[in-house]
Amino acid sequence: MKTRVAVDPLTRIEGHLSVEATVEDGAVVEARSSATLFRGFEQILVGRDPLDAVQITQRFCGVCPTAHAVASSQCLENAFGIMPPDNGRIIRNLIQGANYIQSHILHFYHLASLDFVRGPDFPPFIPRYEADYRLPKAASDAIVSHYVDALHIRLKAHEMSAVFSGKMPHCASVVPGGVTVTPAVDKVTTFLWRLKELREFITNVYVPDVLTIAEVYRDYGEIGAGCKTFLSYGAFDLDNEPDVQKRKRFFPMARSLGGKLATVDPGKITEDVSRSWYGSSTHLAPSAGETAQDSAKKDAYTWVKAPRYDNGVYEVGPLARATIARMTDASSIHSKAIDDALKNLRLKPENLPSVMGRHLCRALETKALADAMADWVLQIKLDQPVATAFVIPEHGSGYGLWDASRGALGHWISIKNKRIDRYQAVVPTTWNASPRDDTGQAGAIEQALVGAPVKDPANPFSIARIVRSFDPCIACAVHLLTPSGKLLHQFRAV
Ligand code: NFE
Ligand code: MG
Repeated sequence: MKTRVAVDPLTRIEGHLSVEATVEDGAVVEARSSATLFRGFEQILVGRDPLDAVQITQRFCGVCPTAHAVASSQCLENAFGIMPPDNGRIIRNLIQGANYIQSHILHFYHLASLDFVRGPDFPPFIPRYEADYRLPKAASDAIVSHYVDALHIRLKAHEMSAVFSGKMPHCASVVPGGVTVTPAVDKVTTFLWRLKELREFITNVYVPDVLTIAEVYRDYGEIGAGCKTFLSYGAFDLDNEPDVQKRKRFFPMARSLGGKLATVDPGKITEDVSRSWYGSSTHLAPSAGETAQDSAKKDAYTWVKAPRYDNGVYEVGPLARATIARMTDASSIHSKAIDDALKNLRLKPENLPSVMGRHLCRALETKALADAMADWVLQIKLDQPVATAFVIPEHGSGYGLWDASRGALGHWISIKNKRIDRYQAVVPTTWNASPRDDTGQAGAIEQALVGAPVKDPANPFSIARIVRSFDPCIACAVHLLTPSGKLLHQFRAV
């Protein structure tokens, strides 16, 4: 017998997502993810000064504004024909790195860990699904106490970003050409001191907690695989090569398709809208993208568009980056850490595309990144410039490709008469939470839900576990807003 299960709203993510699944013989056979929040930034940008894009796109989201600041700055740099000097590049990496750490710790402790750990019986820990909480009480209580510690740690990570970005969230110092902050010894030491504390937390608390959960939920190494095709634009520039496809990045730019490494050609990216609430043409390249809302569109079921690479569905995020890192350099410390963790958990590389694989990759990349940042901060040269001068061209176009903490983030701009003529963003959660495309292919999360075990339709906790393992952010994914502030839907979360 077929049963329809709705998880609406799916809480403990950023934004408003609902999931509808058809369950047959105790497992999901078909699923749809629907973003129910409508916003409007891409239109807001049209007609403005190109430099406004760096500030306005950061307001997509308070969780990952640094990624929008960097992607937007790189998009403008591409249009202006400039690159930042070493200091600008390094300081941006530090601002972004601190935000990755903040975001990953937020995701594990404050959003996802309660899928596996029974919290106390008072809000915000209830209401909850009655799931199969398996951890012994002492281990469970320890992780709940780290929930509180993680709040303090995230504050320190925000402070680290703010040392160089002026404030968090929404950095002030990131601009096309580099940064506006003057490096000084006190800033470097303030940053390093906090980074030391963060690295201790990551090594001694975060990674061990993920491993503790992974050990008792090893079956979630077999659940939620998804499309198994991965895309990463890469992040954290290690040189100033103008061609982003040739630039060396700490996380490399690549795809994994059919188990093989492949290059990324930005010309092959399109966004389908046949099942999304947009009246604009479907299958447009982002450089020609449109954003015209049509909430009455027949057969549409979400505000998220469906980005595709060469018509293919791709998962983005920590699992994509880790898969590509292992394929690019199997002997790196990061790749070896992933292999060691899999071995200790008696799991195989084939288990990485899964709920537990996503949590593991997220935690281990946090450690790899935090360790690397300790070297990067010492590469700042106090007497060297932080930015390159530029002139805004009369006409031009550009793009910035950069992995945010949740995955591949692209910004595209066209400039006419020194003003923004078109601005389009294709963000990580748009990839992961995309609906069916023009050819009927389901999105990455929708595919990952197929096969999810659901014994009790009143407690579909495996659905929530799968969706949360992607760390979706609907505010980023839709980035649209009715200018009139019209009420479109009203929700009551229980
Ligand atoms: Ni709102 Fe974001 C990240 C971006 S997600 S959190 O990371 O861009 O789609
Ligand atoms: Mg967009």
